[in-house]
Formats: sequence, C-alpha cells, structure tokens
Amino acid sequence: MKTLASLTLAASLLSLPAFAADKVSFKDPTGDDDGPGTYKYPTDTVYKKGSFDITDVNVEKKGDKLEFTVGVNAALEDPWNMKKGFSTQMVFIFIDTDGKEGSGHTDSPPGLNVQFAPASAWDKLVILSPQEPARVRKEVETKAPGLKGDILIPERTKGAGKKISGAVDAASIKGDPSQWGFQVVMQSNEGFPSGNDLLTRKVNEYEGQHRFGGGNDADCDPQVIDILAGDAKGDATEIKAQHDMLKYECAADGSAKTKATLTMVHAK
Ligand SMILES: [Ca+2]
Ligand SMILES: [Ca+2]
Ligand SMILES: [Ca+2]
Repeated sequence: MKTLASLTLAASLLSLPAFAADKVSFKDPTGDDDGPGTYKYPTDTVYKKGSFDITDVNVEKKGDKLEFTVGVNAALEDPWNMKKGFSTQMVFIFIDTDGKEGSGHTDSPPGLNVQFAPASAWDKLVILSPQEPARVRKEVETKAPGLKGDILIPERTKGAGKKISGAVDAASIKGDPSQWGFQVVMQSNEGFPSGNDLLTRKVNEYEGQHRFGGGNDADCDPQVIDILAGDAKGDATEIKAQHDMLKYECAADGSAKTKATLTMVHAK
C-alpha cells in the first residue's frame, strides 16, 4: 500500500514542467563520415575506416562535473603517441543553452568553415582534443580570441575502446542539459595546422596522405566529417539531413558563396 507521503511526492514530481535529467543521449547513423556526402578519408593507414564516424553522444552530470562522451565506429588507437588513448580525432561540442534566436555565436572556430543558423546560435563549446590542454588553449587565444570566453577545454580528455570523453565543471555551463540544443562536429587533430586553422585538418579536392578529399582546396567547403542531424536517434534519414545541412557553394575565387549552416539537435 502506498503511503500518503509517497503519493504526494509523486504528484509534485509530475507537476514539474521540466524535470531535470542527469543524462542526455543522442545517436548518429553509421556510414555518414563523408561530410556533405562526397568526402574521403586521407590515404595514410592511421585514418582507420570508421574512426571519424560518430555513433552516439552522451552528456552526463557526475557530481560537480559534466561529462561528454562521443562514440566512433572503430576502436581508437594512438599512432602519434599523444598519450590520451587516441590521436587522429578532434571533436567540437557546440551547446545552445538558452534557445533564443540570435543569442550566442553564429560563427565557428577557424578551420571548420561552417556557420550556425541564428536560431541555433551557440553559447558554449567543449573541445575534445588529444593535444595537451595548454596547446589547445593557446590556439584558441591566438586564433579565436572573440570566442575564447565561451570555449571550454577539459583538463583530461581520453580515448578508450570506441569512446572519446572529457569532463568540465558543471558550474561553467548554466541550465539543464535536457533542455539544451547540441551540435557535435567530428574533425581530425592536426598538429601542424595550415594558416589560421584551429588544429583542424584540411579537406581538399583530392585526398592525400594527411588531407581529406572530396571538397575544395580553398576554405569555402565545410571542413567537417560527421555531425548530428534530424532527431539524432540514429535513423538512416539523418544521413540526408546531414548532407543537406552541409551543402555549400564556392565562388570562382575560392571564397564561400553559400556557407554550410548548422542547426542544433534536441533531446526528445
Ligand atoms: Ca555517423
Ligand atoms: Ca578546403
Ligand atoms: Ca551524422
């Protein structure tokens, strides 16, 4: 028999408009690690098939930390001896905490060559990189000074099995994760980035030993390999949604005529 106290507690929980969740999860289909549909991996064997293919994303509150875990479709390796359990991947987790049109950033760190729709302007960005946090921080300070106040770099990022994870202080991002918008962008860790690129690997017209192919030699193409799209439940229809979102057009001089424009996904 239920006690009056437990019935009252149940009723009060039900009446809460938005019940804070400690965990938010998304899924992404496999086989869409081709950006807008045309991208090819670099030819060197360290860029293992499936290793840039996002399969799932989990955001979990653990005590005073917020932990981000991104799954890929291949066992992680550390061919460049970065000592973090992975080497070739780099993940950008964009978060829209307020859901307000035009509130936040619509531009991205240099090297991704994407922008965000005003309704999906991001407020915080968590970078999961196999580089030392000090190196990532220095890159952010010199190459994205206007964004640095909203970029968070975990003190420890690690790869194990097929999962890349890192945690930040929960207090550094305000609100309830179940109500936030997310966009997770897979790139490749480039220790010798070109020009002003923030540790990102270039996508060119033709793939090379350390260059993705299927894009453009200039910076009008979105230099991203996999993103979340649609309802982010891993449905095959999300592949087309991703390819549509990453559509771009280059002008004759290599500047962006139409830049790929990202939107957020939401937990449902
Ligand atoms: Ca995927
Ligand atoms: Ca390019
Ligand atoms: Ca995807």
